Amino acid sequence: MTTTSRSTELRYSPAEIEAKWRERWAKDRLYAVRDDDPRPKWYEMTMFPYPSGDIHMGHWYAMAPSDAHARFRRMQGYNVLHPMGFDAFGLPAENAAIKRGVHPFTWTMANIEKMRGQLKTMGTIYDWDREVVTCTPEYYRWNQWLFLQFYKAGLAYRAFAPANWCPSCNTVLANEQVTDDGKCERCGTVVTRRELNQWFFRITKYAEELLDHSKIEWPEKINLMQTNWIGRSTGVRIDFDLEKGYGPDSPGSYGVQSKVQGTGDGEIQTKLTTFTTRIDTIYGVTFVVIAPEHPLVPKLTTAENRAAVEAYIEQARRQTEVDRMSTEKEKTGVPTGSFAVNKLTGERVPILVGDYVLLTYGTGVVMAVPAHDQRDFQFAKKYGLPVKVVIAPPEASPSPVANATSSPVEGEEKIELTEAFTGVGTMVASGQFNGLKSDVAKEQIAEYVESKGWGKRTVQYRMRDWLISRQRYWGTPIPIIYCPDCGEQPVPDRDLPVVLPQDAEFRPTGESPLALHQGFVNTKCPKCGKAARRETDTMDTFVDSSWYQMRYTSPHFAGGPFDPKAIKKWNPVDQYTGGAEHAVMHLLYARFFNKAMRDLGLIDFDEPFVRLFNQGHILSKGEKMSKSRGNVVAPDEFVNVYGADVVRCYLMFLGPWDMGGEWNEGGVNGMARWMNRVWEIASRDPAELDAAPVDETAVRELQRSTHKTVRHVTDDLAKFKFNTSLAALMSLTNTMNAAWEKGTGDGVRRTGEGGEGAKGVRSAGASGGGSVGSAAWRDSVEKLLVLLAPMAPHMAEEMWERTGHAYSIHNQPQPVSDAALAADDVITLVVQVNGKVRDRLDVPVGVTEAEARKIALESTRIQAHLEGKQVAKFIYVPGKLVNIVVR
Ligand code: ANZ
Ligand code: ZN
Repeated sequence: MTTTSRSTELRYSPAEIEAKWRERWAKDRLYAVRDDDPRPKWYEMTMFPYPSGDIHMGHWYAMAPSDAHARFRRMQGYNVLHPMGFDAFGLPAENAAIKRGVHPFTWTMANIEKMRGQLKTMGTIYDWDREVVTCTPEYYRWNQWLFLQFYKAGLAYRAFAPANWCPSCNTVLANEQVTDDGKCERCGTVVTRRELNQWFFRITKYAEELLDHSKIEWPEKINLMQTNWIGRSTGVRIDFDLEKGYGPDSPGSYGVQSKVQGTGDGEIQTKLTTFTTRIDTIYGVTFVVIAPEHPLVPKLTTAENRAAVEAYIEQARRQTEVDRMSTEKEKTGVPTGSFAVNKLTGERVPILVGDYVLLTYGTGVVMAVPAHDQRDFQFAKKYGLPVKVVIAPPEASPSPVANATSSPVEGEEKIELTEAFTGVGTMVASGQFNGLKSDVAKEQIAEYVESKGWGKRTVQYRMRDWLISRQRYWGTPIPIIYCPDCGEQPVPDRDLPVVLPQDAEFRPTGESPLALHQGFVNTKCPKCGKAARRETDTMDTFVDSSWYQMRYTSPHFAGGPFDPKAIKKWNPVDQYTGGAEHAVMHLLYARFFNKAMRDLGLIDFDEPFVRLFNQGHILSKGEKMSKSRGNVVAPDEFVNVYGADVVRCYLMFLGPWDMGGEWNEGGVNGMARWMNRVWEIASRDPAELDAAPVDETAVRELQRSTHKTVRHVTDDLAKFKFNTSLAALMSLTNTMNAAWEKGTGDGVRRTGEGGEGAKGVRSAGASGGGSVGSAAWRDSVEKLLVLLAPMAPHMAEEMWERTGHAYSIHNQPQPVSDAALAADDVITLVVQVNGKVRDRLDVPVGVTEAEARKIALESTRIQAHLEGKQVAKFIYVPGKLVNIVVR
């Protein structure tokens, strides 16, 4: 940890003034949010933190700028709701409990207590009366209630399914919680697969609507990530006939009469359905690959292949989907001994088991076309399977057809590929479709297949239903009861919440600790009253954060998840801010919840968050600050020395908010120096300026700078451009300082001037004559403080009081820029000769064409380019540019 040296003495004591004002604001309930406030509402929300026990720099970076933005909206005249809470369920609490023997509730609540205190030092406008803590029964009872609404509407269901299993956390993980390299997102352990009975939310029902981002203003990057995650493909489901394999016959191994037995009730399976996005390649199918877990695999496997297939299935079971789909990984498989018949060609091709085919996508069976699919190509090469080209690359494109070695398949062109050709080309060796362009053939073959009843066009999504079961203690109990007679029964509303028992064991066994708690497990059937068992899985914590934006509006409402009147007033959220890492989990789940709740009639809007802004990362030594990297800088340390305002402003200044930036101690110092300068400027006695006569030019210049700054800051804050807002304010303080020096004859350089805080900021300087007088000065000071208030709320409040203004600066309206005062007297005219810039001239605003012409032609630089030439044309773009065309 760094030790902070106090290299810049602040002229004020942040500890004193910041604490003083926070107490005053709290006492006066300055930031209390009222539903009956007549001003237009603005609901601005920042993603709530997990109560890890410490507010670190990342939290500050997320929260201080969003608070400044919310404050800015407040000053613009909105009734702003900018709430805060804690995402309090989840594994770390449980792991801490196991490790240290503290109850997760105790651990979590102590952490919240500490973090709330830290957050308060930030000086935010959070109305703490609206705080939401998700691990309290008052909150999670509504998770349960919503679950039951979903359940009754068929949006929550239980199914036996393979799941990602973390052997270290002893729980199931959603696909989204498995990293790209197949590890547990939380603990880094390699994730394995397990088959379990689990609860799902039917998010796939909303796949199509979730692809529609037209009703929200979100970063394109996030929309794209969601679109890719949902993964819509249009294709064809097409049947292949099944045929008995050759080799030693083994009765009973896979059915009768050359047919393969189906999964259920000895039904005869005669077909195998595949899903393809490339029906245009159907004539090039040379084998079929089936997922190892596919229920038909045992039926398709002949006796002689059984041992190899079973061993193969076993090894596939140990791998994650991510591994299996990896393009780097070698494609492997084993033959089943059965064959499939291509209905279009009558060709008989082998069926293999291969783990690059996933059970959970499409039909779990792939028609393999090695000539036109790279995975199939690799597979075919490895196992010596035929490659049959059915799409010829267009003449112009470099042909992947390499050496003309002979191919083992009869009747095909004797060419061999070095890689699959996946583009559009001309149909060959494709019967009646020969000669067509493949994209045209795609449609025609699809139609043909449908007309024959061999298949159907379908839309397929990559996204799976949301697996919400967790076999852990610290989460919302799923409110279901299993009765031996009545089966699955929802807990009646009157029995909600199903409360987490305080005295559960936390030994990680792979089953929920709740399963070991007899008092919790044993219950009565709500229908028949007989002894029954409770569901012991708890909900994924992403359930909690899927609707908290609704709870904030009426956090104490006992009659439902929210007060319908409050929801009408506040939702949807106008502006949400948070990390981009939540693109496909939280942000997608919250959209799903919103749509599901809308369809249940609970709300009447389509999207939870109208606008989204993603802040970047705060870096330290070029890397993202994180505990594991050991480069964490603790904010408290700096807050103690410099105060919250300096830390807030520094974080907002170090780079564009969406880009993030490097934490730099020297930079904090520079910001402290600038804060000193503001303090000093605001502390001066304006009467000193009245000793000399007022100079109108100087006044005009100060006004211009002030009103330009108002415009800048107002425009930039609206767009979260805090760094440029602060730069504009720094520029204003430079101008003010210069004006002061001229007006008071005070040429002495003041301490703190030219500090790093103002580095890189062009000093406008006051070139006018004498004094600006006290009135113009006062106006500038006032505007400076009000503009700074959202970013440095304590200091601005203190100086507001000291300059004789009435409490509170935070109830002041955002200043409005007077266009006339902000206007330049002089503008820069670009002068070109034959389109090349040859001079830049300062001309009066509103210069006429004739004047511009005269001024341009008088320039000696321009004259040099006109010598011996004839002016053919004179082009004038008012207020901007002159172009002289010469011959
Ligand atoms: C034949 C074919 C020929 C294919 C060709 C592609 C190119 P997307 O675009 O992601 O939807 N596929 C289908 N189900 C699969 C599964 N369960 N596991 C792995 N792969 C599967 O991918 C669709 C394509 O992926 C399908 O189209 C199928 O291969 C394969 F020249 O069918 B294709
Ligand atoms: Zn019963």
